[in-house]
Amino acid sequence: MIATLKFTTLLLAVVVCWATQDYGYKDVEEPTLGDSQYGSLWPLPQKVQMSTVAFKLSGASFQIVDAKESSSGASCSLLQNAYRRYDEYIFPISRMQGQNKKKAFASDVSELQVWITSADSECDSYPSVTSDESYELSVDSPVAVLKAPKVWGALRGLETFSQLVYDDEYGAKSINRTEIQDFPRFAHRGLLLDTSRHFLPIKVILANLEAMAWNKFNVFHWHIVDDHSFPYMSRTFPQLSQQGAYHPYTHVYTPSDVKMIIEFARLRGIRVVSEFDTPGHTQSWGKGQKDLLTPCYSGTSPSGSFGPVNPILNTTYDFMTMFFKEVSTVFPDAYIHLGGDEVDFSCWKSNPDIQKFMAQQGFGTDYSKLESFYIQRCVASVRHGLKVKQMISNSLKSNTVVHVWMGNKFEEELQKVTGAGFTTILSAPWYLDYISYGQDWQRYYKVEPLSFNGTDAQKKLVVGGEACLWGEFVDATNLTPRLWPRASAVGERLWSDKDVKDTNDAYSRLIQHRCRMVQRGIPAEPLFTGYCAHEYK
Ligand code: CP6
Repeated sequence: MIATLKFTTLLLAVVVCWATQDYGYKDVEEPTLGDSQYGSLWPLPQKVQMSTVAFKLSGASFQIVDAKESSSGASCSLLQNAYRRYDEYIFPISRMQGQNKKKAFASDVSELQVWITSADSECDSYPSVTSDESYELSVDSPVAVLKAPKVWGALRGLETFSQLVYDDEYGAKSINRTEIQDFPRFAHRGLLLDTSRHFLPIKVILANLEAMAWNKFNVFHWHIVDDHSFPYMSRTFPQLSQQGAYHPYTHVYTPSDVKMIIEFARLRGIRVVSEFDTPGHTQSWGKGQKDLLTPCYSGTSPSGSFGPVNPILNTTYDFMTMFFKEVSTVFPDAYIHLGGDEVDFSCWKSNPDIQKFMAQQGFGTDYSKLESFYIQRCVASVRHGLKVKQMISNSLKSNTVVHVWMGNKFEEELQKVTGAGFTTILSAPWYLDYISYGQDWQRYYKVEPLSFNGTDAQKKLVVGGEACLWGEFVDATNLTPRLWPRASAVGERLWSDKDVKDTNDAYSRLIQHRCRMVQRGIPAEPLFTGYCAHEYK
């Protein structure tokens, strides 16, 4: 009896402790689980009319084919590859076992016809910020039709079609009569992965590009190098990765690795925007490039440690010009991200040569002026070297895109940046490396990127956003489940209409979308208690 009492008291004490501890999740309510009228669609298309009339997909004879009228045909390997991929998603087992062809019944959908309507399908192009990703999908018997001006819309529509297919109570593939018109709300829907803090194997990057396509993301922001390692193998400066990578052969991305990643992404309508962050976050660069970094001083003598890129040497700008010239040929995207974040001024302050330079330039003791000087000279020489290339950075310079990375009050930041006339990309509310107890996807989901004070013209300057997964605590073992389905919340916010914000409806669709990702081979973590229908012993 005493023992029991003690036990009870102890338990109570623990409960009290829980009740007083602030875990910071109380702002997130438990959504109620019901069935969404939109099934498992994620992100929700702009316009969906779904009837309760259900058809069967006619078993092994169901095919995805080019429509006769399509401007794209058998020679478009981007689409032919996509047909094969989506065929396997829709029929994960039966096709592999080589079922007999069976005749279609009258109530069946026997084909999905893909019709590219514009004369130039863009099959062999790279996607860009202006790519047309719109499509129209009509599911009816005996055929479903997917119409899109360009291949990019067809890719998005194929994903949507695959999300409409479900198993009936006997396990037969079924789809309801449906009409969809769809297009993205924002043109730039990105995901930042960091391959410097931990090297990410190519197959992990490819698997996540695949998952990005399922969530209609279209930009892989590749934060490829940083302080901790330099895994990018440069043809012009091979010593950068020889000295700066975690391992010079096993932990590097060779030119052919990079090519493969870019092509894999292209086939899924995803741009690869590379980031080479300077002048801060460059410790690893210093190992292979002598005199690039600023020597820090302790008193009157060099301390032996190094700070940001040395902004007062001409050799710095010669190096940067050559380096970015190479990067612009390796990465076909029109944009290169220049980073420019978190520059620590203490080393610059300690260095007598830098102090002298500051005085000569009339910068006084304002080291942010030196930072701007660096970025502007860098941008100028990079632009000179690249001509057509454009930049993304977080420093204010006309004709560049500004990436709002940090700041507790992203609304004020957006108001300022768009007020100054800059095109902008939002990330501040979407740092997925922050983890906490509970359903934090809802916090990402509830962000409204255009909630800031500004004119319509200012709001048009927000071209999209990015979810960031910084790599300090992330490697191949935990990256994928940490990312999915949390990034899916950002995916829907950036694709769907601004009025799509019912978290109960979202919850119902998202748990099914997450199960689908698991079924397709991506270990996406659960949102809460429950199970997936495809699970078995
Ligand atoms: N690396 C780089 C990082 C971060 C930034 N830049 C970062 C800072 C603070 C947090 C998360 C990420 N790891 N290059 C800032 C944009 Cl909390």
